[in-house]
Parts: sequence; structure tokens; C-alpha cells
Amino acid sequence: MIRAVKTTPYPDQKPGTSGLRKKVRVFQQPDYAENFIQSVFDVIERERAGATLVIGGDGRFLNREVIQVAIRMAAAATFARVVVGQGGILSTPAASNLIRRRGALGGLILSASHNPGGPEEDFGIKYNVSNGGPAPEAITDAIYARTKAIDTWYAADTPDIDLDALGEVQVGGMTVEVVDPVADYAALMETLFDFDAIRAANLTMAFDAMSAVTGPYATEILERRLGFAPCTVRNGTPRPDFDGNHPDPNLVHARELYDTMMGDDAPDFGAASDGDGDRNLIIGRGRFVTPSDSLAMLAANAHLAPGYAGGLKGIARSMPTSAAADRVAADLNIPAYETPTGWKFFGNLLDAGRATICGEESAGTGSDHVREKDGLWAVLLWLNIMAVTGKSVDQIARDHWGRYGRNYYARHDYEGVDSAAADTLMQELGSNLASLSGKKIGSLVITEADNFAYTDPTDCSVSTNQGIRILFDGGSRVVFRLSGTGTSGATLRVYLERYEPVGGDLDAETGAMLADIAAAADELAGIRRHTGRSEPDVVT
Ligand code: VG1
Ligand code: CO
Repeated sequence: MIRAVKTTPYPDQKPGTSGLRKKVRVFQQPDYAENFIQSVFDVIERERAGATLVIGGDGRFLNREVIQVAIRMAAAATFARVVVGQGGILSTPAASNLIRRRGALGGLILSASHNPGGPEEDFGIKYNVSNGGPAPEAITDAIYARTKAIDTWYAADTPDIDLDALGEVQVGGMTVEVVDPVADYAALMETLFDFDAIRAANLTMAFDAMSAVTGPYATEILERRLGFAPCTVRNGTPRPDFDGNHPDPNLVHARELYDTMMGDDAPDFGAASDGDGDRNLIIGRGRFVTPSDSLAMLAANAHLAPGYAGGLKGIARSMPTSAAADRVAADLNIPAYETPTGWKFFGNLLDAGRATICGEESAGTGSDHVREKDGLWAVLLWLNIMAVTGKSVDQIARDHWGRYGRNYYARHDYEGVDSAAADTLMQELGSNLASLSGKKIGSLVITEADNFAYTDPTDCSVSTNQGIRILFDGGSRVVFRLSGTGTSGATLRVYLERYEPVGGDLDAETGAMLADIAAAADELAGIRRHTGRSEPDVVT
């Protein structure tokens, strides 16, 4: 029996940088999740009959409830099969892998990623397509359009299934298969990396899973398969509220790990991951590596891992990510791509075989093995490189800078800013760009200023208004963007970068090296004037 339920549209279901993210309370409104899921199914109406759909999430509050709803709705939408992670758990990269391995039409990933969880915090739904990656803009735009017109949602009239029992059950005419969320993903990692070499290197490490989804994956791969000591994985059990912590692996929220790694008893390697397991934080003993540098260093050394022994086809980075990776691409004589923020823009490049490794300054790195960024993948590639070279993170970083120069980098986030004030700031700045070229601010000379637009080289689709870039003489720059993943007010992101060439000051303190660019950013955009803030809330 199929239930057809009359509904009215919600006006605020526009997917952001990575799916629809709202407060849990918003998702708890009648029909809210159902409207969005039905809108997804309506957009794929012609392909969905008889197809497979992957469903899973990061275990946060509301995860199980929405999975049960999605299963009943998938049965009504005539999917033949749903593959769901046991306990409703699937990390984002594991979901991407499952979609690809099962030849699924797509997947629903239930997560608000690095945002906090719990009844007062955030929830999210993202649709991924058959390549395993986030739906491209054409599809998210179509989903949004549909949410504004929807009048009915459909669900099989069936009870909840047991999400904890592995195996198959029938829901209406559809098969639901509850699978081990870790097995396929761990097997994939074994094909990419030299587990024997990592084991033989006898490295020590600390991994903070932040009470989020990566715990079971890290425990299986690091402790069971690679033989790292018990308790290498901290906070390894996914909790609906992440134990009250903010599962964003940066120096603020993963402070304990940072302190461990800077201490006298630091292990060789420290890492953390975010709510849904697609981000990574890398800290060596006494050495933090910025995500932009990590991308460049991984790309430069990837050939040392079996999965990349044949070399890279190209490297892609999001626009606000530092240009460190571009220097590696130039050295390897392969193309470098600069895309808008958000992993959905890498999908076409990966599918077309133009890029092998991609990354973002926000602690996302990944490759063509799936179509999402992948936190544990980055951790394993670092371990593989350390094992093969016998070098520490600090040595790898210093050698890298000695060869390519160093892109000092930081992101300043101003959170919970009044939305109108943030919009005015961006508009004022945007309207002045033409006059900026040649202007001097302190010792910095502006060479170029624009509002970043991207033309996808594979399908020629154009994305405009992707952030304001102001480039200075000598390879330094500042970028301004408004976040597309927040759930209250606006977050202004200011990305600061200064290039220091080979032979220059390569081991200085980042804040000091960026001070004049930070001052220039305020002078150019009037951050204090518009937001009333004199300091960023978070510096990463
Ligand atoms: C942020 C990051 C972006 C990342 C996105 C999703 O977006 O800046 O690089 O792709 O989060 O990551 P925004 O629009 O807030 O700047 V995740 O791990 O939250 O899925
Ligand atoms: Co994430």
C-alpha cells in the first residue's frame, strides 16, 4: 500500500555548498524532510524505477528516523533496492564508494558534516549521483525548484525496519539490504596503499574521530588492519550529539590532539576527521600542516603509494585553497584546475580523467578512488609516504618548502554575522573591484581583483559569483566568501595567503607572515565597519 500525503512547499529548501543543512528543529516540522526527499525523487523520476539507492548518514540526531522515512519513500518511488549502512551509519566517502560499487543511481547522505549535532543543532540531507559524487548544480537547482512546487509525497505503508540487523528485508516491493558500513571501504583502502610497508614502519599515531562517523572505520583500518596500538583512535564511537563537541577537525575544535602533538610525548603522527568522515586534520610531531600544504605534499609524493604509482593526471583545488598545489602540478608537468568551493565541482574533472587528486583549504583532500573528499584516505596516504621515505611530517614539510617555496596560509571566519551586513560588505567590495588594480596598500600592490567565475571544461557549465579574489604582486592574495553551509546568520570567510619563495623565510610564524595581508583585507572590505568585529571567531 502506498500512502499519498498532501503537503505544501517550504520556501527555504535550497541546497547549499553541500546539501540542505538546517537546524534539527527545522527538519522536525511536519513534511519537511519528506518534501525534500520527494523533490529529489521527482527530479530523478525517469531513472528511479528498478534502480538501487544507497542511504546512510553520520549517526547524528535524527539520522535513524529520517532513514526510516527515506526507505518507505524509496519503496513508493519504485526503487528496486536500497543499500543502507548498519545502524544507519555510512561515512560520506564510504557512501560514495558504495554507490559506485553497487552501480546505484545515487544516494542520500544524511549529515551536516562538520556542524554540531543534537536536538538543538544541525541536520542535513545531500543527494549524490551515480558517479558517487554530490549532485552537480543543474540537479541541485532542479531539486530546489521542485521543493517550491511540491504538493504530495509518497511512502509505502510499512513499519520501521531493523537497521541493526545485517541482511535483506522487503519493504513493499523493494529489497532493503543492511550492510557492514566499513567492509567495502576498508577493502578499497587496501588496494590503494601499502599496508605492509605502513605496518613495518612501526609508526605511532593518535587519531581523533571526534565521536563522529569515522570511529568504526579508523578502528578497523588503523588498529585492526595496520596494527596501531589499542586506543590509537580516540572518541571512536559515533554519538548522536558528538558528545557535545563540534566535529570540525581544526586547531580550535581538535585542540586536545594539537596539544598532544606539540607535547614531549607526541606520537609520530596525529590526525582527526569531521562529522561525516570526509575531512582530515594532519599534525606531525611538532608540526601542523595546513590543508592546502597537505594537498600539495600529498600530490608531490603520491607516486610512492601503489594506487598512484603510475603518476597523476592532474591536480584540482578550490579557488580559496592556496596555490601550493599549482607549483607541484607545474613541476610534474600536469594540469592544475581551480574550481569553486565544494566537492561537486571536482566530479566532472575526475570522471573525465583530467584530475587524479583534488583538495580544499577546508581540510578536504581526495582522489579519483571515490567522488567525495576522504579523511582517512588522506591519513593513509600520509602514513604510506612516511613509511616509504622514513621521513617525519616535519621533514617532509621542510623538504617540500625548500623545493617549491611556501604558501603561508590562514582562514579567518567571522561567524554569526548579521546576514544583511555580510551581504552589504560583499556588494560594496564587489562594486569596487574594477578600480583596485594597481592600488597600493602598505607595501602590497594589487595586480588583479575579480569575482571568481568558473567554466567547467568538460560540460561548459558556468558558475558565477564564487568569491572575491584580490591578488597582490608576488603571489600573495586575499579571498572573501560567504559560507554556504551555515544554519544561522552569515559566516564571512577571509582567506589569506602569502607566497615566500625558495631561499626566503620558510619557517616563520604564520600569523606574523600574514599580518599585513590581514590588515589589507580589513582596509579593502571594511570588516570592522560592516560586522562590528575586530577579531575573527575562528582562525584555521
Ligand atoms: C565549507 C568549506 C568547503 C566544503 C564545504 C563542505 O563550505 O569551505 O570547502 O566543501 O564546507 O564540507 P562553506 O560554503 O561553508 O565555505 V563538509 O565536510 O561540511 O561536507
Ligand atoms: Co564533512
